[in-house]
Amino acid sequence: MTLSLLAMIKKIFSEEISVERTLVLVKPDGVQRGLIGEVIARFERRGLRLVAAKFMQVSQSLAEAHYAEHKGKVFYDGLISYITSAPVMAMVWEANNAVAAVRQTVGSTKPAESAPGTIRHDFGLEVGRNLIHASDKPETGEREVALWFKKEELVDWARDIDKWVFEK
Ligand code: D4T
Repeated sequence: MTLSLLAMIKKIFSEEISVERTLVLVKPDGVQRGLIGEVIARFERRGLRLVAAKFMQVSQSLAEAHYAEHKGKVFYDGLISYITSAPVMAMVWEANNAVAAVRQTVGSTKPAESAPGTIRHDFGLEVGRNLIHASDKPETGEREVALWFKKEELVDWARDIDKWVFEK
């Protein structure tokens, strides 16, 4: 088999299945309302693998770096004061196509428009109290994981049940 054919096959497979990491935050309202366990349970139950977790108070500079793309928008100041108002639970979850899967479980940005069964629908009503953050694209996932976690905080591991969750 020539090298280029091998590269082509690898590319086809990598487009179908890609192991991704996504940043999930249980925001201050989710923490205050005692929903950390509920959120973790939903991702565990779905089959995602936990890679890192830390309970923390978000600094002003981390909040500004995380929400840099929203600077200047009308809701920006509220967003920064919301995320820095009380502790959050920051986590990294991993799976094939994890970003889309997690966003689906989380639901739409506005809880009132989220599908029944999603976290934001089941526990929320307002966009300014939407309980949870999840990376919106694979590239965002990589950037956000690097912003919130040091390399050594990310745990590379496998589960005995992985073969029952992941086909490949
Ligand atoms: P986050 O980033 O918090 O997971 O939310 P989303 O990825 O689902 O949505 P987003 O980036 O578009 O918005 C970031 C953050 O801003 C708040 N927001 C958003 C708001 O208060 N009013 C608004 O009109 C919008 C669009 C909620 C989430």
